[in-house]
Amino acid sequence: MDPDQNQPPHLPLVPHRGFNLISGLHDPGEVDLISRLQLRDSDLFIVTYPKSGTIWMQQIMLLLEARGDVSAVGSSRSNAELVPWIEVKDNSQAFMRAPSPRMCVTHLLHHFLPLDLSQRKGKVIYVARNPKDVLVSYYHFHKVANMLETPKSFDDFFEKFLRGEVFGCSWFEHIKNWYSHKDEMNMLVVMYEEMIQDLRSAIKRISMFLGKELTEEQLASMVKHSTFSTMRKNPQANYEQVSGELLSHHLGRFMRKGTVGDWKNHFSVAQNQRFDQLFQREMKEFPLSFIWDMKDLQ
Ligand code: PPS
Repeated sequence: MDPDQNQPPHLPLVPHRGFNLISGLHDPGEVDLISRLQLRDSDLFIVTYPKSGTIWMQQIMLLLEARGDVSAVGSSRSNAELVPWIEVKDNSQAFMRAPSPRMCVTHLLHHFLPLDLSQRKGKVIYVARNPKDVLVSYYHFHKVANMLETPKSFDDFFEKFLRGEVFGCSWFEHIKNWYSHKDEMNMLVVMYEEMIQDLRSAIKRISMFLGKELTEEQLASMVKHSTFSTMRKNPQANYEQVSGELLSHHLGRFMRKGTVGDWKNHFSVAQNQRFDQLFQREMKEFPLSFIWDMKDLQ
């Protein structure tokens, strides 16, 4: 039987204040209460556009708290439970009850997040990835994630992504929205490609931002346990533990390729030209540059 026939129907998107939530997974009323949450200085929000390295930063944060001791992270609960999505139903209340340091991830836009962040309470790490690879990763994820609509084709998904008709919003809007508020908050921007290029330096930069000192041994252990190959083998870190109701594991792996430039295996010449034109138009005043290819990393 075609494995797709085993997939439960996807959940509809619900447009809400400039962002597409997922019906059943998110409650718009609850999402609106997030902005009023009272923060502590030690709170941390990992903010990403989908498929930009959320799970990777979850792993780094858990290891950082455990000073590189992977056994102290524990294996009975997945990274998604330990560093949950604040926008998912019931999670914001659980976040409020959690002991410090409280950590969560979110794909939401800035205007949904606690106002306290702009009073420099708590910290934000924004992980950004080149949007061509985001698009490809998101396309494959739509085939595995049961709540998301299985793409009719890559071409069809390409158009939807450009129009921002996906869970979240447009990639361009997300990064510009967050970056425009950078100076009001304690916010660090980390590039996915920078972590691919030199994970050790990226982890050092992140630990300095969070005011946590690491010994050389702790740093080495953190690097070892947050590489793609190690995480791929670690069920707690690679979402293998996420229920089959949410992810059809037999249709693809969450930890898929973990590389830079896979878009070249998917984009046609015409699609690449269109993407580049849109990128120039949307990002011409944006100060950060992006890495599109492994060879640019050498
Ligand atoms: S989600 O669904 O939004 O939470 O997805 P997210 O975790 O943001 O992104 C998943 C992509 O990140 C890759 N990944 C990694 N790449 C390199 N090294 C490490 N350690 C790593 N961990 C996760 C993962 O493989 C997905 O990218 P693709 O391109 O699909 O492989």
